[in-house]
Amino acid sequence: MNTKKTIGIIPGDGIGRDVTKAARIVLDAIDAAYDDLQFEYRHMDVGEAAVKRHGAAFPDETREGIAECDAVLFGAIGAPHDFVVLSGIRYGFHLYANVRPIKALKGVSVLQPGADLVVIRENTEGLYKGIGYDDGDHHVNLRVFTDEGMERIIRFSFEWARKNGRRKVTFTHKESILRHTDARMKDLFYEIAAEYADIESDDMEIDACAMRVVMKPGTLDVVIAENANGDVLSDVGGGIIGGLGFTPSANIGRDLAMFEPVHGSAPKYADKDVVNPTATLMALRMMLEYLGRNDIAARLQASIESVLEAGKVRTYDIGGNSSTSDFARAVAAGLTGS
Ligand code: GGG
Repeated sequence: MNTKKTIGIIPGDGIGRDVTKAARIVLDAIDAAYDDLQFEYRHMDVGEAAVKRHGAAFPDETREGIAECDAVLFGAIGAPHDFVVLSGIRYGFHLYANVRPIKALKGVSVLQPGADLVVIRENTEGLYKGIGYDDGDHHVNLRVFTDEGMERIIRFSFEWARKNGRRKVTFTHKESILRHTDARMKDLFYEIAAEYADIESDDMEIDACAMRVVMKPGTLDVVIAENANGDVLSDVGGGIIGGLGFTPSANIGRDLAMFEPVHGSAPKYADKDVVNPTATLMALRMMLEYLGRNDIAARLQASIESVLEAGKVRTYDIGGNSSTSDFARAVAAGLTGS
């Protein structure tokens, strides 16, 4: 078995630098603690740093570097480079499924203590495809679906539900209004759902689903959402579990996956070592699962949860004054027993 994994590290802008530094503390601790897993890091620039060094926000050097990695950890990106960077990675590497767990953790003050659902956001089509035009006083962005892309995300969601012991997949849409895209996608959803008789399936309009996330998250399990809707719905989800400090994500394609916190670059907190790295550390946990190391992933998740529950090391967003790196060191110590 190949025990060496090449991990791409892309800090990006703002607090992306802080949270990827925290992730390195944990990755280094894993590398030191496990003889059968070694990490080789490949650091790459996007955003402001890339503009300074290479003259482009998503340079060829980064694109080529990503292609050589087993998995990539990404921090955050903000305006004005967000579209070019996120589409360069997600669309450029066909990372079509964006898996965003919404789970309330003990030790965190949350609106919905029982919340445990997963938004699966279609990541390469829909309204964020970036296709549009300006014509006089008409300004248009198109919501684009292909049969291939729709089928791919629906099948991925059922397979993911099955593999992860989930019981239900809910398809979200606005078919009453978006007849070309959402009505077609809903029909396809039920055609494919018939092949997964072991998993319950239902559908909801996206606005009703957003309210459901807030009021009765326990009735939801795996939720499929169009690209833009999924972006919004996962932030709504973050709102019920203590904020975006707790929302990791995995962008998964056929040959590569990229892991990141759902949050953006929050420039006012950048380089202060104060932000909550939990979402990034849970994204690392998802990366370990992707790399086939469920054993280490489970230990990492347990360590994150026990540091939060113990409450001694807390970042400012959850009422403490510990630093980003203090939190990462506490998680690393819990993980390796040091
Ligand atoms: N870490 C993710 C990040 O930086 N997100 C900022 C952003 O612009 N998100 C929009 C999106 O995920 O499509």
